[in-house]
Amino acid sequence: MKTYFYNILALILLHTSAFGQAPNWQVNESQYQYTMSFAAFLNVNGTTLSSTNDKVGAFVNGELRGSANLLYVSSTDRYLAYFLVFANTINETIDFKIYDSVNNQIVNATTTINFQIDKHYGNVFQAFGIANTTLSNQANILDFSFDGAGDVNKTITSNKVTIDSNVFISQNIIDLNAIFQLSPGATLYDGTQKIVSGSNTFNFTNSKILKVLSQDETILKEWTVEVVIVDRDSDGYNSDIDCDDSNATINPGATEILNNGLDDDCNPLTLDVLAGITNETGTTILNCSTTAVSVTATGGVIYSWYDGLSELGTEANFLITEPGNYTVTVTNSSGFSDTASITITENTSFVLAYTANTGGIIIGTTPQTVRCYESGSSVEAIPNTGYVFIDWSDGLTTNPRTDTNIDKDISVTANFDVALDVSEFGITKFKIYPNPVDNVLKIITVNNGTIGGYEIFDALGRRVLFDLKNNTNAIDVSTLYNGVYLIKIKTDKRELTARFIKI
Ligand SMILES: [Ca+2]
Ligand SMILES: [Ca+2]
Ligand SMILES: [Ca+2]
Repeated sequence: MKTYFYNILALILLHTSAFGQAPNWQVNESQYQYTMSFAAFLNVNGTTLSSTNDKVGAFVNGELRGSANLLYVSSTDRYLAYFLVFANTINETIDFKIYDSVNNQIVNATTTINFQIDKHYGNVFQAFGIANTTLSNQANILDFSFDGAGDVNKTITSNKVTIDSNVFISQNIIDLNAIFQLSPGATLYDGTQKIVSGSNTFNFTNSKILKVLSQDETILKEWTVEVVIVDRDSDGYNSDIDCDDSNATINPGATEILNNGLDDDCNPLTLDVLAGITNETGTTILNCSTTAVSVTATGGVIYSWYDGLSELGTEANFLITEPGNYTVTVTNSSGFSDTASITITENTSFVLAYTANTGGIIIGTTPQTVRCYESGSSVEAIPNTGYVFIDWSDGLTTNPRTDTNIDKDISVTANFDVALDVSEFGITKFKIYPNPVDNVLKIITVNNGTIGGYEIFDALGRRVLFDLKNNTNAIDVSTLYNGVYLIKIKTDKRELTARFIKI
């Protein structure tokens, strides 16, 4: 049974990897007179180990000759094993085992080296690699570009990368984020600073010397990376200002050609599409007769109308029925967009203004604002004492007046005239006006006065005009001579008198 157990153990140890406890690798140093030393990193299946529980053992023909655990090296932020290898004979072949504590396994490294007295391998930057699968010794830059630079022209030789500048690079040349691809497992350094692809800032005003360290850290190779300005398409504009240095028809001196999908003049502000708006209605003002404005967007194939809040339409033609600012985004078949705008105003509200001439006031709201075909509210022209309302300046005599069915502004003035009160027991029964009078003397009845006729006498008491039957309110006095006259207005019971002047 015991023999069987040892046979199984031997079988396990012969395999490339074995599971078990952390090995107790102790060398009897006093048996050996020579040493060599290592600063080594450990790599299992492509992963560099990083636990201080991991350890390496050096063996000659299965005999342990040196061992160490990994130590953290803060100066380079990595884990290395520092150890001596002991021997009495030079050129013995040393091989290695790695204890991987995370997976709790011992693996045989493919790394071997011949013993040399007092020889040292490895330092904190370029350590000696001990791995179970052979690591790459290539230290090349395979590809190199800059974040946001697009598809740049570049030449990569054995130790130099030359990149044609373009507009993006020239604008950002002091702060470029390099994106690169290296040999498998290799690392890029700027001095001793490790550089991560896509997460760096470089100033490429001058060419830069960078270093590539191979995966096995045996090769540290210098590379020159430089950005150059050229005129590859020979259009007279160098790559740092030529937005397309592979097309001679495109450069900052070219004229923008619409709808060809190209930024011909290298100026994003002069768009490949030019939006326009045709106004078929011919006016930008809505009123009572023009209740809609028809417009059509031009310049592209896709349309989007906005009023600043939401999309209102996606056809080229658009019917505007409300005042406001309207913008259309026009996109051409190349995907370029431009916008055009039109402002529509409204003149569908009107002002009703009422004013009074000397001799009266206006009662009611003035001015009033009404919309198309609406009505205003009632206003009344009220004469002051000694005056009488004559008419409105537009000829209307309706008082109070209410303007209806409005389709234009109205501004009118109430006219008044001096009137003579004709009273009975202190109560005005009639007003006669104008006074003085030229042609027609008018009589207004108030307070239920009733005209039963009149007589007009001159200064000598002679009756010059009369009508004792008609209930008249307008007397033609044009035939009278100038002078002072007496009028007697008859009521149902008595007659009232007043003096007026004929001029
Ligand atoms: Ca050019
Ligand atoms: Ca060009
Ligand atoms: Ca164009």
